[in-house]
Amino acid sequence: MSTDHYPYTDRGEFVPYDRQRLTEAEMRKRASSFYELMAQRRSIRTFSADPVPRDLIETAVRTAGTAPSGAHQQPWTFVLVGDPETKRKIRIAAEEEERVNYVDGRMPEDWQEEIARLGTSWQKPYLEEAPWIVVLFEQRYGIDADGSRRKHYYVKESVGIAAGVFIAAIHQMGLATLTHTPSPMAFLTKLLDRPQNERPAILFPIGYPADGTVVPKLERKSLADILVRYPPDPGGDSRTFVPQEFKVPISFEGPGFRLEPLGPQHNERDYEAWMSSIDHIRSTPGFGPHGTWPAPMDLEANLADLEGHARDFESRDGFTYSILDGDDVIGCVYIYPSTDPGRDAAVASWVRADRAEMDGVVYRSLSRWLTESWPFTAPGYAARPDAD
Ligand code: IYR
Repeated sequence: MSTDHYPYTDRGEFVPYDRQRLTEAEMRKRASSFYELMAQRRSIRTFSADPVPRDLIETAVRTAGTAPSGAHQQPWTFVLVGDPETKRKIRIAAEEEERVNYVDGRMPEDWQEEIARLGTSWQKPYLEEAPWIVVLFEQRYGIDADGSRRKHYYVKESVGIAAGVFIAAIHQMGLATLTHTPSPMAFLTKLLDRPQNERPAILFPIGYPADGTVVPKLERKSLADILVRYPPDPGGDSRTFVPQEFKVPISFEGPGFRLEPLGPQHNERDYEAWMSSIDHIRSTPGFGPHGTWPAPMDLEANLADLEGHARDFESRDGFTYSILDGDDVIGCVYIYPSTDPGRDAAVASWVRADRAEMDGVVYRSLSRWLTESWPFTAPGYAARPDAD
């Protein structure tokens, strides 16, 4: 523990900070379910006029206020607007500016082209339709009690982080919003009567999506596109685990079994299959007796694992298939990059204890499949003692 020397607790007041540690299974479950929740977030531009209790928005602001900030100066002000008259004024002023952007060409053509697929225009009816508007202002500098200026540090970063927390809070409670930046947005300072040290940063219309709301069909970048590992993994860049042009099989028929990409739809069946076969799997080649899996966990944690495998499949980082007989899950096969430089894939499979006779069948059938139908020349797949 470094707290013997650091921080210099004689320079300020300090209190203990304790957080309970979670098990890795619980952490994985929470990580995955938060990801799944946030992956459903979308910016919307059509809001229902249905009322939303004010306290919900206020709690979201309170949550946003937990964001870290430069020198803990919390350089943000949230203005909550719900009255139709002010919303109307905001709409009129915003549309005036946006008309110049879109119609009079203040927004250059390449910019207009870049946002065309979002379906926006100078018209901003949502500024009146949404029950609430929150305008987030950044405090460019602070004003002390005696009226003197106080420099603020990392204002844009701090306000950006608070905005992110706010958006997550709104989404989490089942509401929707839009990060709207009418441009220029200085009119908001005047209209909302804010002091000179504040500058509007982001405007959030908030409410329920209107019936029939549509959103642009967008793809988010995959993990491989937004994450680089340094130093790079010994197995090479996972983006090239299989060549871009390789068409990954989404089914396979073997003697007495078939494969389907493993996903959340298999959760109950997969969970039952392995939970009833822990000792058997631990003695299956490729699964050490001392590994972290299989070990008892709950159904929800299993779902998180399955979602992780489904994401890997989607991003081509690794391919996990459920092994089925009819609709019964009888096992699982994992095809992932190998850390062994002599191998171009690491493959492992198990079958449930009461279908143990299928282990060799699966092994032989998939071994052939992996070299015949996959771009692998030397997949590592622990040999079965009884297999030829
Ligand atoms: N401020 C304009 C234009 C606009 C700009 C970007 I970058 C977007 O992602 C979307 C819109 C408007 O609000 O319409």
